[in-house]
Amino acid sequence: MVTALEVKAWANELGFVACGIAHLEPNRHGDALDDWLARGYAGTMRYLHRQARQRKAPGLIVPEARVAVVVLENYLPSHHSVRPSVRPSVKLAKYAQGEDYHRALIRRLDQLAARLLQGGARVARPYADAGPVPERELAQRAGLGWIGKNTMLIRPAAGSFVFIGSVFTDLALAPDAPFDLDRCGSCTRCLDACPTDAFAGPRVLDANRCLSYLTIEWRGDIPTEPAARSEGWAFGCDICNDVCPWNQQFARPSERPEYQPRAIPPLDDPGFFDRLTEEQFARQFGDTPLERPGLAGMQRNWRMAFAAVNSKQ
Ligand code: B12
Ligand code: SF4
Ligand code: SF4
Repeated sequence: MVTALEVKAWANELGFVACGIAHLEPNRHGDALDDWLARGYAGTMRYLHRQARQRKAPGLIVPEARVAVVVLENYLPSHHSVRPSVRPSVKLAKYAQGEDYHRALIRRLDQLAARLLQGGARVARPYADAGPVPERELAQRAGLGWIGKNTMLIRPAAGSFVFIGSVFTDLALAPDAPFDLDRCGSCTRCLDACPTDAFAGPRVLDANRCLSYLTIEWRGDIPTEPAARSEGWAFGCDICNDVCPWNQQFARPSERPEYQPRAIPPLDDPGFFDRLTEEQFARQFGDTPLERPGLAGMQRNWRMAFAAVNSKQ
């Protein structure tokens, strides 16, 4: 019979930075999700409303599963400092510069799932940022870290530049003890640093005001007020992660090739996306996260980012 210890050793061999086992009982913070949705903080992300029942009761996601094997994947590109840049410049979120992480992560989660099946599992279903999985909640229950005031899952001695993946399985693996400490203490750096005041309070993010949402998920024109405060972010935003002392002290670059920069647009060329055709965009950025907003979205974001930077110079 496969043990939790063996599964963690396999995850380690596959290059994940940490692995834990989460039970699938109802979410202790289900009310926080209901409240968040009722306040409209999900914006246009309607799928979060549709998936709420399963997020609150993760046992419904894969009914045959007994536990979720949860892993963390370090994605910090090697050339990156986690300190915020002092000079105004156009920027892309660190995760956006490598391969699309959904694909990169699912490839190795598939390998982990295959080993669980070889070990006797009848069910081993991988998830990476797709499907109704409350990933941060499961990572916290698997003992991998705490949920910081910036809403990120933070691992002591590693920080929060980590993706979360999971494999739901029917193997009877012993669940880990949840990480019940709040290591934020009296710090409020992330809340204070957010340029658009997107935090309604600690651990409560109003996505409608968040640059990550506005540049990736939002389809219309970006509202004037957050656009003016966007500080040059043209895809995603890392500020509330960059300022976190746990990242400044512990985050280390990932050695995985898939997260090293591959298709960075020239950050000093305001007309770059306006000159690209759909075909050129697909060829250069089709397998990167920039594909989500697409060419029209990146043209919009690029204009906003250059306008914000120019207004500061
Ligand atoms: C929707 C979404 C977004 C939205 C909304 C973000 C948000 N904070 O809710 C937007 C587009 C803004 C976004 C942005 C980003 N995202 Co995002 N996103 C998601 C997604 C798909 C769902 C998150 C969700 O359910 N939100 C709803 C809120 C209410 O849920 P929650 O934040 O998980 O909160 C739960 C817990 O906090 C818990 N809870 C509440 N109070 C308390 C109190 C305590 C003490 C505890 C223990 C728990 C707890 O209850 C809540 C409900 O279950 C997840 C993937 C997934 N399937 O989970 C990725 C995910 C959260 N994103 C991720 C990333 C990397 C980012 C960005 C850093 C990308 C970027 N650089 O631009 C930013 C970070 C912005 C931020 N500070 O959150 C990673 C985070 C990894 C990590 N270490 O935490 C995830 C997990 C994807 C992945 N597979 O790795 N994202
Ligand atoms: S990602 Fe940026 S805009 Fe969004 S909450 Fe964090 S600091 Fe604010
Ligand atoms: S910046 Fe401070 S408050 Fe915010 S998540 Fe990090 S430790 Fe917690």
